[in-house]
Amino acid sequence: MREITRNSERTFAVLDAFQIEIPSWGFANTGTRFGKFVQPGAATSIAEKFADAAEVHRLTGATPTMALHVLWDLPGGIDDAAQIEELSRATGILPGSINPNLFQDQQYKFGSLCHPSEEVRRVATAHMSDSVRIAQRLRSRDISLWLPDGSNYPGTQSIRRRIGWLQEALFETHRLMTPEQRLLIEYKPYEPAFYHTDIADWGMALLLARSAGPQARVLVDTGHHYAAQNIEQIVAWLLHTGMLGGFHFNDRRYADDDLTLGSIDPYQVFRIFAEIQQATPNELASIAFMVDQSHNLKPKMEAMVQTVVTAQELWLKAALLDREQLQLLQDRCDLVAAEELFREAFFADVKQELMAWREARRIPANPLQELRKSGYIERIAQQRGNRQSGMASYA
Ligand code: PSV
Ligand code: MN
Repeated sequence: MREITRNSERTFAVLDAFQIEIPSWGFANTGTRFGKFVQPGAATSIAEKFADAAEVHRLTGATPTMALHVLWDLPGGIDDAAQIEELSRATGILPGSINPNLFQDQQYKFGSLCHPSEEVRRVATAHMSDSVRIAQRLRSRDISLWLPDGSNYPGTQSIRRRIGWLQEALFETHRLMTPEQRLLIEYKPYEPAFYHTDIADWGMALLLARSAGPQARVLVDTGHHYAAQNIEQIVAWLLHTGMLGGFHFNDRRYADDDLTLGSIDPYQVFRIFAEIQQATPNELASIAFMVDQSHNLKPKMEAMVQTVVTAQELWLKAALLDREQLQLLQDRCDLVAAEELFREAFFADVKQELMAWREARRIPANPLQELRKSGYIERIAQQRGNRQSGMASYA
């Protein structure tokens, strides 16, 4: 690697600018459809989620915001906003993206925004409007929509009519937004629906974003693709067309596994990061970096710190890539030299640079080790453990 790429001023600037949002649901008890293993330290209230997020930010210096899921974190709707504001003031963690919940209510059994019943669609659209208002009140830029709608058997629903209903609902939602707000549209090929999903891939999300209005963008959840899909190519297209709104980062081996970022395929994360880093500063500012993981087996605090540190490492590696040289080699079609340069950046050891940055920013040199030493995990396990037996809800 050439000396210029290891310049500490540059690596400090890269790391200072890298922020990633963590999800409130990453601190709560969660499971699979086969069951849930309760952790004594899991957060059982919104106050505990804010406290955990603040601890992750203290350790990593990269997570100033926390994504909120409306039903789990503001069950009372906008009436709960004051409490969120108070917790935000107390912990220094800002409310992040607002996630409507269209998947838990019994009336959504056959769909929400795409339900054949106009009445159900109206209820779901009203929840979207509430989410827009909550985001306005909390000064949160992004409404991040994941739609679980779909069907399990061919012929049981009209795919085509549902497209129209969805377009109407998203247009209606977009109309209520102020100019500072954005609507991020997430896609997923299957689960919970197993035959067709109403927003199954980035093409559908893109077309829906276009018809919703100018402030709608696509959200890429890295776990929401078929195994062979080239995600960085999707990222390149969305960036090129100005339609990339943000990411839900996680890793997967088989399906939407919610595994720790980079635990299965760190090279893929690097490739995605390398693609993103071709964005202009303006474009970069408009990409929301978010984690979407809720760990079933790993301790939640440790998993979150591990994720953020991995993201920082891979982001820095991608930033160390000598782009000028790479372009030269690409233009010359010197395949081996281009690939070697790319791989060299991925395999570079950036631990020293990260430690130097942490020291300069008064962040613990080894955030994970510090978390283990700090006593935080034992403290929350003791304080929260007794309350866990009565836990029934997902988050
Ligand atoms: C759906 O699988 C998803 O990725 C959506 O982003 C939800 O909001 C989140 O997971 C809930 O865990
Ligand atoms: Mn997601």
